[in-house]
Amino acid sequence: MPVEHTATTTILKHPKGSVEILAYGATVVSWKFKDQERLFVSSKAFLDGSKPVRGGIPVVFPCFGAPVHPEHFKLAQHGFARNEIWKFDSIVMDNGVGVSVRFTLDSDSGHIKELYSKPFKLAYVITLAGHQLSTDLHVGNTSTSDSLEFQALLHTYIRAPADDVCITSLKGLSYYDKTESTQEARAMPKTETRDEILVKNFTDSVYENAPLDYKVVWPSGGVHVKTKGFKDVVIWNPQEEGRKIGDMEVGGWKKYVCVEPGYVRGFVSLEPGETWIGQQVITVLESD
Ligand code: TA6
Repeated sequence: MPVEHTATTTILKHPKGSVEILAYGATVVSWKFKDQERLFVSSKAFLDGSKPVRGGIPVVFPCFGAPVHPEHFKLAQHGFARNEIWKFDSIVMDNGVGVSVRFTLDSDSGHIKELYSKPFKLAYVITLAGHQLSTDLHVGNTSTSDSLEFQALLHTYIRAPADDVCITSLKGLSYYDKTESTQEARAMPKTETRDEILVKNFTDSVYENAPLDYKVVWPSGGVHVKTKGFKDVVIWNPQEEGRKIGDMEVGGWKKYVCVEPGYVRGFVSLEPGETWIGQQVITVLESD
């Protein structure tokens, strides 16, 4: 069966690979291609729905980082989408090209109403096709009168030897360096001067108005990340700072780089009845 589904887990299978998705957060926790795992999940991650997963692809919505918008003040860092139970909605595609499923989450789900008053509907479509994983987030404003302001991001942990990773092409972009020690310095835009971004040192950079197309390569492999709708991208690796993260395995920071397409500088503003789509397509590079 190309789609195996239980109350907690959905597995997509295709001749060259597989994907595992938890109902909790609709978090993709595994993507295998040619029997090799392509995402990183910490061995100390909680996979029982008690805490957002440290790894895979957590969905960030409706705020990125600590909330700054008045409508988000009751929310935790990175919002609630990554720690609510999503509904398995349907199998969208199941053929020789690929296999695809849709999950949904809306303002009536779980505990959302206690924290957040705006009506919305999220649909998340996950597609496995050959050497490609696509994740599409659809945000619908179901209000008939009010606009919906939100941020969204896919917090993708790409399995890679962090000290040998090189990311392109971000040169010339404005970015905000969250490793700076003061609030003033973190709020001050810098201009990227490097042709290739390395993450050998603690890196937490928010690039705005990015090119929607990134190569993440290392000596034995790499991936191509293409996006739509997500105008910004965050590059994160904590290096030794990772020791302060309770659910990060020791040395885990050497095994991944987060390349996170998002709309996180400013807010998407959706009129009543409108839908916004953010898409990420990750392709294993041919040499791998
Ligand atoms: O996206 C990068 C980031 O916002 C970092 O600042 C970092 O702390 C990280 O996400 C992890 O956040 P989390 O809430 O999952 O511990």
